[in-house]
Amino acid sequence: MLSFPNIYKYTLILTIFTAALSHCSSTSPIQQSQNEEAFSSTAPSQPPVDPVIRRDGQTVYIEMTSQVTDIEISKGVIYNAWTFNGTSPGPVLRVKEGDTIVFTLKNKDMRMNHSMDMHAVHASPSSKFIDVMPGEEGTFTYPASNPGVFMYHCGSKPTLAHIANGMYGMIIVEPKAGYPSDHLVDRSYTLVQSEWYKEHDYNSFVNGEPEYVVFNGNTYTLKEHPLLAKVGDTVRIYVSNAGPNEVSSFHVVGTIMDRVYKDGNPRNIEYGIQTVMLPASGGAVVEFTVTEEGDYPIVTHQFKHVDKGASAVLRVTKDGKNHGGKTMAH
Ligand SMILES: [Cu+2]
Repeated sequence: MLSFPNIYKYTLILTIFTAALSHCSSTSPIQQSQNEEAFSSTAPSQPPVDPVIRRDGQTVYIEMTSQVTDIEISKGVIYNAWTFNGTSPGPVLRVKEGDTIVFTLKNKDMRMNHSMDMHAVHASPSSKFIDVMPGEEGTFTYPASNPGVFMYHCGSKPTLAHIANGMYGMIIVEPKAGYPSDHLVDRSYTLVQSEWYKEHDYNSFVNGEPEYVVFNGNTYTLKEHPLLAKVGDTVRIYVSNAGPNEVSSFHVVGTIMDRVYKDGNPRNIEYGIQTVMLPASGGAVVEFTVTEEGDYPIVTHQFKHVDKGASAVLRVTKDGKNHGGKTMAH
């Protein structure tokens, strides 16, 4: 049986829970129906804009936009994407462990709310990851106290639609003392895996299969313009899986990963890895050496996703330059 103090405690918890719920669902029914209409319609494409990033000591000011921009996700296939700054993935952000981030989101989408959920920080979601209304801006401050490779994404409801429509990216929090292998690394690249579904089709996001699975937003750029390395180089890739629904079995054909830092934390080091499991939103720093000339496909080893686009090429040459010719992609 509940004693009086216990009843009091549970009532208090329920009250707090109810208050939190009402805070979360502050969207009016009118806003809701406007949103529903906006979810399935296309909007005029807004040109990409560069993020504004300024450092003052250990404080980093980051200003980004939420906006709608047409993106070519596969050759000749245009997606009316919801984006950060007009690209999908959004810009790669880099800060240092111990920095304070002062983040401003300018919502240029006049149809609906957007927001920013930074996986890289400790912050109260109900006050720091909140919706910014159409045409307005919001500024949020949080510490970047953990090193790693993190996802950021729009967290507005339904979050699935905001991620599936293109609102995600990578933020790297560089470790204060660097990685123990920094001195070995010759080149580094960033890769974000993600999925594209039937355009603006919420049912497809929930129940369907992705039409495309891609690295850095589309099916073709990293096949036509391969990543480059020189014979003997140690290559580092900062990799993140934005999902929203699928995992990534990240693999580089023709090599073994000498080191993997899970989620990019220098303390999470593993050696001799063939394939890295990245859950939806997971990240890693992977490092490997390339010993022979040739084209090395970079894939997720879930090969149905390779056939939907998730393949990039690392071209290894004697001098590290691209001398042309068609790439051997998977
Ligand atoms: Cu959004």
